[in-house]
Amino acid sequence: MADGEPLQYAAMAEHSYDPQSVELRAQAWWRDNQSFRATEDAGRQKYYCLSMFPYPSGKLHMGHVRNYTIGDVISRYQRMLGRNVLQPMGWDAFGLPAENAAIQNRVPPAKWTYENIDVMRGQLKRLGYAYDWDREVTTCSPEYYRWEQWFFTRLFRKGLAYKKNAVVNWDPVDQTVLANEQVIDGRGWRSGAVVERREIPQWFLKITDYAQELLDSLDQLTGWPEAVKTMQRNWIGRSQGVEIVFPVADGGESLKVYTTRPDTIFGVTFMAVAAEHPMVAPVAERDPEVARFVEECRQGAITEADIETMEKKGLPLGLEAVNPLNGERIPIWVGNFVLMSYGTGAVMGVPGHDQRDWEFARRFGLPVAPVVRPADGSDPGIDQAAYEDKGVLYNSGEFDDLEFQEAFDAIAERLERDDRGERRVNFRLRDWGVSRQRYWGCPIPIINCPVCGPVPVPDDQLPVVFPEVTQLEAGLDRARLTESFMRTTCPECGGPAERETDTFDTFVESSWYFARYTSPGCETGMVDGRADHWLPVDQYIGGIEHAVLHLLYARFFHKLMRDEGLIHSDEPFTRLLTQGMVLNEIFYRKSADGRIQYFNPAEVEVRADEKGARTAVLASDGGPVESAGIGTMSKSKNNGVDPQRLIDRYGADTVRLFMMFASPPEQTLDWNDDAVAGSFRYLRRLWSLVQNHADLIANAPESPGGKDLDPELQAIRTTTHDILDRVCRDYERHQFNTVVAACMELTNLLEKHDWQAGGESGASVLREAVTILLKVLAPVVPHICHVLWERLAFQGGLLDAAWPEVDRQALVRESVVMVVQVNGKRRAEIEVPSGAADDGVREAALANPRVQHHVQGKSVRKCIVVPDKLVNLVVG
Ligand code: ANZ
Ligand code: ZN
Repeated sequence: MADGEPLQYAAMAEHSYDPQSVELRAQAWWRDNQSFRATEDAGRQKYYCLSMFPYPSGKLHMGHVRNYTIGDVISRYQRMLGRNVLQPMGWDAFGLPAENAAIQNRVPPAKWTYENIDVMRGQLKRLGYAYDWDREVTTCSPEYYRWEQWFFTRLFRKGLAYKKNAVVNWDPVDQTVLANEQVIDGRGWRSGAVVERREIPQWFLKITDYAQELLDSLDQLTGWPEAVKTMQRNWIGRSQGVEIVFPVADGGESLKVYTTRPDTIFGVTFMAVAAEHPMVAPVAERDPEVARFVEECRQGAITEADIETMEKKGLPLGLEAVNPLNGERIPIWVGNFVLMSYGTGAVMGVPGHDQRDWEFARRFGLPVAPVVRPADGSDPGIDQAAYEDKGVLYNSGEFDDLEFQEAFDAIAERLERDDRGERRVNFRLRDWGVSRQRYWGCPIPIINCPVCGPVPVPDDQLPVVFPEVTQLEAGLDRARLTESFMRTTCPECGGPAERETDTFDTFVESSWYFARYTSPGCETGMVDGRADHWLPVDQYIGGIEHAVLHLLYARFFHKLMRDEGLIHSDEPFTRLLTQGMVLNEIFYRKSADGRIQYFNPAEVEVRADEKGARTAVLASDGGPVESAGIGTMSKSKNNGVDPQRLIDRYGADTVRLFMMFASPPEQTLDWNDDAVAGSFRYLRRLWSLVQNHADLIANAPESPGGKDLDPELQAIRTTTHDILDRVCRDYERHQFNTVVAACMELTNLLEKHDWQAGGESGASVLREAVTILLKVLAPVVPHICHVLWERLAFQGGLLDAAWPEVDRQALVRESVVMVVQVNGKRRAEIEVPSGAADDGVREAALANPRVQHHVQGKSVRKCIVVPDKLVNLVVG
């Protein structure tokens, strides 16, 4: 930030704008009046406005400030419209960084977390957000996660939570499970040891039971960005296909595959199964090469994205399948690109029409047989790549000449009739693995009994709380929890048993916090009857990075809670706003050994010469630094701006104003120090404008409406309502940047007029305009508006002042008659609003039938407008 403009409050006149004292004063008033306490009031329409809660990492960053300012502006606006607004805040407080801090600094995770929360709560309060702090939710507190555990035991009894083996990252040196973030280039972050994949039993939630509903109800979410819904649809990944049974030659057990392209069945030239497919193990036992391959796959990539790009490998198993439609024998391979977790863990290889299969076939010399061609009968051209389009069948016996859908249906029917296949719907979505082998998370409330198996902890023994630790080594494993915690008795048989030590994925906590806010202090369950009063959330605001997982899990939990009878709506978030990233320039130096060091823009001076060429130097040593352009503010690029520094320097209102003015909420925001200073200067002008005329305004008649005003005052009034009209529309569209621009325009206009000389009607026009200005700016810069409102001695708090109404009468400007000339000859007269813009005048002139008659067939070369008098069209 450029330090060009020192703020010397003390030296300023008494009247000058001092944001620190203004903001303290407004905040004290809100606090004393408990202004943001929400109550369930059946008489008023509720409005639940929610911003995604932060992880308490230490202090707020600009992304938070942007998110929370947007939410606060919407909340305050809705409140002025008369709605009963709930806007809560809380902490997504479990997670890995607290464990890392514990390891590095030897502070207990709880202490570190709660200290961070205190700092960040203070920052949020300093920003003046209208939160009901009585509803604060902290997910790491047993009062919160108790109910998560309670809910999990119910899901378990319903069969919606279950245990199965799944792969984890195992650090063989630290002897601990690693989170994905702790694996760097395949090695443990602390030990540097090569990470192994291990299979251990873990807990899953059956989100797949809700896949169809999660997909279908996206259509109801008309208040969501299309892009987010598309991402969710793709993630759920519904596909329609056929499960086909291929008999195995010489009497082995048959092989089932899932395909979305049964129309290509005559083009199958190999089969491929996953390394974990049950067909492989017996072969591996007698064939060491296959055994080695299976072992190699076990260590390889696991994600679907990896599968797309990785090198396709495989080995023939020496078995053959039989094509159920033409009896051909087909070799069965094991392939590293087949996922055991999708479909049946086996695929039919059609190299002619699937690129992946094509590459595999090329590599291993398998035949490529085309069976689908373009509708015009031309050659599909499979020499360079597979032909993946849907087309018309050939080389397919009795199914020749059928188009895709006809062929799909005919082949599916035939297979079904022969008992060789079945139509099936498949989802890409997998069940949600919620187990984490971490300490700083919600303990999974299960007791593992050697006799009864996993048994849920009874309600009256909840919450299950881990013993406090002051020091964590590399992570949590059983040995680090005390014996006395681990050892327990089985609630069912009373025999000796052990507690589960896994904790929940922190996405579990964030999947229902929005519901808990509605029922603070509830001691009977996750929520009580108050939940139905507030839910669903009317407006949710957060980052696009949560488009898939968090939002999908929260939707899932909402439906789970509905089916448990806790709430009675289908979807949690009616409208969703995804705010854009905050960007800033990135500066760096590359040292001789190729290492890159980043410098914060605050430490860099940028100079431009006369030609506009920029040079950037590090302020401390004067040496040049390179710019890597603009990028998301991040720790790794050291290009963040600390909101606290700005608040200390300019106050919260300036930060809020800049945030809203710099760009519309959904777009990226380029950081700009000059614009921040400009926002401050605007508030100072607003302050002076109102202060300088405060007594005049306070004593003026309330409304100038309906009175005969002189033309200049009338014009100001018209513009005021014109601007208000735009502002109202822009608030509804969440275009806060143009709201601010319009307010600046109005301020400029009001500054130009000499009000002290204007008499009573002038004072009344000013009073109306300033009232409107303070009201519409209040959601954005609530502190300064509150204090100025008070200064004007207006009745009631500004918070609950009614939103101003546009006076339609004031919008109508007087009309004038203008002469229209065509090529200098007078041809018609038109009536237009006085002061109408040139474009409007031109349009009105061209719409006149007599003018049209003279313009016909020619083009308008020029249009000269003498305002309010004459318009001359030059045609030819
Ligand atoms: C033959 C075929 C021919 C295929 C063709 C595609 C194109 P979606 O749409 O995502 O459901 N597949 C099935 N199970 C698989 C597994 N376990 N691992 C890897 N791939 C698998 O994709 C379905 C398609 O993905 C299936 O259709 C199958 O390849 C492949 F010209 O079968 B197809
Ligand atoms: Zn038991």
